This record gives sequence, C-alpha cells and structure tokens, in this order.
Amino acid sequence: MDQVTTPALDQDFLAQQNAPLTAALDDEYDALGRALQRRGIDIERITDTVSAFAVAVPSWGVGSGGTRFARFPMGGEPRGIFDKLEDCAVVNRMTGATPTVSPHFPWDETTDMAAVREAASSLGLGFDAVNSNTFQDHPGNTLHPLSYKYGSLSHTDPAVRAQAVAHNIRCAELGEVLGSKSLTVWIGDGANFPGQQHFGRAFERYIESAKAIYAGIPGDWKLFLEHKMFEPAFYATVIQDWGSSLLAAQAIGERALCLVDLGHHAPNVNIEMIVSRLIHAGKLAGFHFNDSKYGDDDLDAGAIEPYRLFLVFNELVEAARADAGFAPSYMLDQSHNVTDPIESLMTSAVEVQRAFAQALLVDRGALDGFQDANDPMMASQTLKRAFTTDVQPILAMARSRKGSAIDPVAAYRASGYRAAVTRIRPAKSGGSGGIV
Ligand SMILES: [Mn+2]
Repeated sequence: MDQVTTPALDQDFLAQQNAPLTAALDDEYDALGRALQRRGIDIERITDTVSAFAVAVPSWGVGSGGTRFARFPMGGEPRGIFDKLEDCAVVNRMTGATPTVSPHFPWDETTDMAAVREAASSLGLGFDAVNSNTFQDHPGNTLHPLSYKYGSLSHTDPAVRAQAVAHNIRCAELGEVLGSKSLTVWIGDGANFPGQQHFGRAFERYIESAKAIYAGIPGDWKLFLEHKMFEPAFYATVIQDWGSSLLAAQAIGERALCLVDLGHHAPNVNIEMIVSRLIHAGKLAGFHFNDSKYGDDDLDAGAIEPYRLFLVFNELVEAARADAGFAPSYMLDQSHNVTDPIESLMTSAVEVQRAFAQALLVDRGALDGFQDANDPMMASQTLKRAFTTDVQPILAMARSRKGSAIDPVAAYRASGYRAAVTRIRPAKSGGSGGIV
C-alpha cells in the first residue's frame, strides 16, 4: 500500500510551525498563571493534568460521514484500516491528545490483525474499545449469512441472536490481538410501529444474548453498553435510555458498564445528572463525545453546547476527587459531513480537553459551601467563573511541550496532508456514513 510522504508527522515541521507562536504563548501563559495564582490555583498542576488527558479517535471518524439522504465524499478518504491509522496519527501528532484508536468490526477486520497492531505502534498509536456491528447486514461475509433487518441480539429468531453473539465474541478476539480491553455494544434493534415488538420479551432476549457475550469475552475485559433513543428504529429501541442500559448492565455482571453518547438523548435531557447517577451506581463506562442541536446530529464536540460539556466534566472531576481510581473511557463519536474529518477530530479533541481544564478550575470547597448554605447564585457563579476562564494558553502549552502543534488546524493545513493523500488514495463514492 502506498504510504503518504507528509510533513504532518514530522517533529521538525511542527517546531517550525510553532516557532513564530511561542513568544505570544509564553506571554499569555504567564499572565494566566498569575491570574490563577491569585485564585490559589497552580497553573503547572492544571497543565500537567490536562497533558495526561486522552480521548480515543474512532476509526470510522476519519472518513466523511453522511446523513440518511446522502454522503458527499472528500478527497483522500482512507481505503482501509491502515490509511485510517495514518489519519488518526496526524490527529494525535497535532493535538497530543488522541493516542488511541477505537476500531469497528467487521469494517476494520483484516487477515493479519497483528500487522494492524504493528502499524499502529509504529505511528505511536494504541487501541481503545473495539466496536461490534450488528446494525447492518454484511453482504458476502460468511460469518453473517442471516439478516439483522429485524434486530440482532434481541431478534425473535435464536439463530440470528447466536450469529450476533458470535460476532461480538469474535470482536473481542480481534481486539485481543490489538491490545484492547473493552467491547462496546450498540444495537439498532427496536420497532418502528406500536405493537411491532413485545417490549418485555425483546429486552429479555437482549439480556440473555448480552450475558452470552459477557461469558465469551476475556475475564479482564469490560463490556460497554451504549444506549440510543432512536434511529434506526423510530418508535422504540431496545436499549433506548440510561435506565434500560443500567438495568441490563446490572443483570449482566460486574464488568458490564453503561456508555454515554452525548447525542443519544432527547433534547434538553440533563445528561450531567445521568452521569452522576451512573457514577453513583458504579456503572459509568465512559463517553462518546459529540454535540447536537436537534437530535442525534453527531456534530463536533463543543460546537453547540460547550457549557453542557463543561457540566459533564464537572461531574467527572468531582467523581475523581472522591475516587482516585476513577477512570472512565473517553472517545469521540461524530459524523463529519461538511468538514475535513481530521480538522473536526483535532478541534473536538481540543474542545473536550478544554471542558476538562475548565472543570479542574472549579473551586470545589467553595461550591460545597454554597450548596450546603443553599446559595444558588454563588454556587452557579462558582461554576461560571471556571467555565468563563480562557484556558487556551494551558491547552496550547500542553501541546507545545509535547512537540505537538500550538495551532493544530493551521499546522495541519500548512502540512498539505489532505492534498498529499488525495493524490495517493482513489476517490470513493457512497459507502456507509458510519453514524453509530
Ligand atoms: Mn456512539
């Protein structure tokens, strides 16, 4: 396979890009450091903590997404997992925040998964949770002769359920080769019409199938259950909300946890409170970050409601205060319809990092006091003070110290990466958009 020759992954190129920006960054970082010092906050501690933060990139995220209506492919789309890894490496090189990739099977399956692991390793990448796909048919794939049109893990036909269970266990086997430690299961199972499906029996069949998966994956693996309110089923989905997800996770076992995709809720739902409840239950797996305006829009993280993203991280930072071992899994899950996916993923990784940095600035002692004293105005202002602090110099300094880009999008554009891969990779049309 042709390899792209690109300065995007070159340390000297990034140093050259950063050079004219360094003096201004130092100045802004010092000023912010003095401002935070007056609030009793050590900027270096925040920068170190932000530096250690990582969010996984989904392998499908580097291709152009689409909607139910159309998909508009862009130049240089990845031809397979090796190209995807190269694109993911650019995202990580530029941001220093995305060292792992979350693959999707059978989309990313090859005859030599060890070669995939080696390719990733040579690009400085590891693997996060693996994702199974039983929400579409896989024509020509002999492991999936039966159709998922009417469901997978909750299908009325035991043969379809067995096929879907076997695929999930196989995903873990492929993931073992890659060094992954968790399997994310999202199913499209559900109904488009009232009466189409028996709610209770479908849920029981799902739990029975999920238990079989749980028994079939390695004992040190976690099983992440992802809920989604609607689509492809538009009347009811089997795992439609965090309540269904929690009931299933509790029935399945200790290592079954609930994954929160920010887009998979009704508008205005209080997601940060769901996060708190799942933490309380010891069942929070982690996140698929994205943003939305109307439904499951799969827009870039932080693009619409950055305050909500901050409030989610406020709960996470609070949970880490109570439990030093608290370590949920973070991943981006977006559909890039009109942007260069690499630019969207870089920007989203930075936005997620930004929300984390802001949440680290919350004066938790003061907030505790205002909550106990029933002072809603000061409690709210305590959060707002952290949220409105411009943490950009912290994020940029963390990147600069790692040898990543002070301005990731500008450096990426200057590298000419997209034009270079467009010359090498043939144009693709149609294909699956990959909204999960
Ligand atoms: Mn998702």
